[in-house]
Amino acid sequence: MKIDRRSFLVKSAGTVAVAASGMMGAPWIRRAQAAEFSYKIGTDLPASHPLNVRLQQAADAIRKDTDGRLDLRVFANNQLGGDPDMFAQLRAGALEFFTLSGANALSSLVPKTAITGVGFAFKDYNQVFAALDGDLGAHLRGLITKAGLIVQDKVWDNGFRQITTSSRPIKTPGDLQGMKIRVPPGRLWISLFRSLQAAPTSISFNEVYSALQTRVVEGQENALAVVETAKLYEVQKYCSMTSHMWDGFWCLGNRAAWEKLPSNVRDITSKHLNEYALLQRKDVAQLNASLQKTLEGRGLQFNSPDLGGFRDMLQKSGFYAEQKQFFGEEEWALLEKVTGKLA
Ligand code: X2X
Repeated sequence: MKIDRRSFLVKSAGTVAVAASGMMGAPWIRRAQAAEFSYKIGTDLPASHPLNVRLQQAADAIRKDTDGRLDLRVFANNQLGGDPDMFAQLRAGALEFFTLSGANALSSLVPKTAITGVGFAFKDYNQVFAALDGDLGAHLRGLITKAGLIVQDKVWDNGFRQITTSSRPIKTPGDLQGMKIRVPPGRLWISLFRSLQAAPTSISFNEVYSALQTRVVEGQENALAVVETAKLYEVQKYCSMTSHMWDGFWCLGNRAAWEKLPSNVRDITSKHLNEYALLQRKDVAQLNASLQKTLEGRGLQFNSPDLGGFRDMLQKSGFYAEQKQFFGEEEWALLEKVTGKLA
């Protein structure tokens, strides 16, 4: 039997009349009635990625601790649109929260947030979070706030990015020459891959799988947890462990929506979003460290190139000098305080 929305509603109405008391016990009804604030959070990653798993747990904890006043619904997997679309919705107030990389569409509004993606800047996670939980992070959050958005303190991890291709493994910088590689929307990515003499194209994540499948591009770069959860291994053959940049997501909020929340609801929300971000960082680090075997089992061929040549190429092409000038003395000094001298 086919039940359309209309006949379902009519049927439900009949049920209400017959069993009103039974309906009171239906949890979905109670939740819909009780939530004073029903907010959405959008993400670009698949539902199984730790970003979404932990956001869902944070949302559950927030609902519980606010006695159901804030119902935060997670929309994973670009259900609400590509990153530039979701970012526009966030700014307009159509979307209340959004996790977005500082090097991605956020940098179209706050160009300096892309500094955390500078090529080969952070050597390891210790450096990443020393910077992001330290002075550089505080400075960037200040800029995001000045631009009219809300940002939670703790950044969520995407990971160190690796290059996958369908055409050839990247063993030396020469292998990137002229390669059509997809990069996320954002100036820094184009600049990085042009400096490495590749041919980068900005494509939103929701179009990456099909761009790889139809060979509009030969390759892309992402952390292994993304290669796995978005099944990019189905349309890629090689994975080269370049760890050429670190990437993470700021948990952004629309200011008007945020200010509508009572201050205790805001406090509970921030507390859980930040707490679960720390748990998510552990999940992602573990996954990225262990996924090579899994992905090899799925047919992806791995190699670990010597990275010295890539760094040299960036130095020689003037990449670091150019970025230093772009981001500014103050920001560059905050970065180098953690990473050591880059340019
Ligand atoms: O678009 C990507 O590649 C992703 C998912 O890693 C980002 O959000 C930057």
